[in-house]
Amino acid sequence: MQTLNSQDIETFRDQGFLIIRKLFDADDIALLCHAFDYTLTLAARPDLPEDILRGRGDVHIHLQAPDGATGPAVRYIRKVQWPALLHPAFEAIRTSPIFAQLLAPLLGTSLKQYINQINFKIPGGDIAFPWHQDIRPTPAFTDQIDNYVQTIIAIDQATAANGCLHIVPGSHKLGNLKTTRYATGQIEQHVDVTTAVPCEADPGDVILFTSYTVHGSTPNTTDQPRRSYINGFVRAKSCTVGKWAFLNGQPIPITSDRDYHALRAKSSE
Ligand SMILES: O=C(O)CCC(=O)C(=O)O
Repeated sequence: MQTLNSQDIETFRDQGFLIIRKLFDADDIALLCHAFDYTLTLAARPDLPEDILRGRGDVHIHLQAPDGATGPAVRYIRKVQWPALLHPAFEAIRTSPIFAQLLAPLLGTSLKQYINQINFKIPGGDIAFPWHQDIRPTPAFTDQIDNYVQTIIAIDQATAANGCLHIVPGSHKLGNLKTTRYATGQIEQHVDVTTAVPCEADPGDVILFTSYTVHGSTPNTTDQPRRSYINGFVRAKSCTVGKWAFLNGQPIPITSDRDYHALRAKSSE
């Protein structure tokens, strides 16, 4: 199993990001694809509770209709938060020993998780993520630059044409830019975004970056979807919020104050 070596850690600290190739294999990605399909059928259900559509709780199925769109809303699904509460494949990858082993040199072996999310860029959805940082709330997070790692697993091949993630190398060194997330033009007042690099990736590759790293992406202009699976991990002792992922290297099953059993996949689904 892969772990980060000293060169990886130096690159991560210096550039604010790192791409690990082939961290997850084709079997893992096939299971995740199945779980993405399940989530799409769920999102198409006409009886979805308003709390789920509005994100009043852990699970948020976020549908986005572009201006003037007439197609079914599910075509424009943008993201689902805490999908690990909906499908066992998302739970298995979130708490995979592959993540525990990879991240131990950066974060230790007791980790919490602040974000668990799947993103969809379905053709025609016009879904973009304008330049932003993933600043975590303080004082719940302490010293987040050293203790937080955002991870994005590529499910489909990610290319410039299908709206792959772009990152501005070194931008994390500017700290918290105190901009409004996704607000047009704000990040550009602090950062030369023309120096951004495309993070093209194959299925199973994982992009790691800090919460201060400036990143964003443009719409998918191809006729194939681009999907990704995001998990943000934090050293447990530097965070008072979130859900547990690993305690002393052992996976901790996900819990919620809410009851999602009616939406959860049976293992056969
Ligand atoms: O993968 C992408 O296109 C960007 C995702 C992102 O930055 C976000 O979900 O906030």
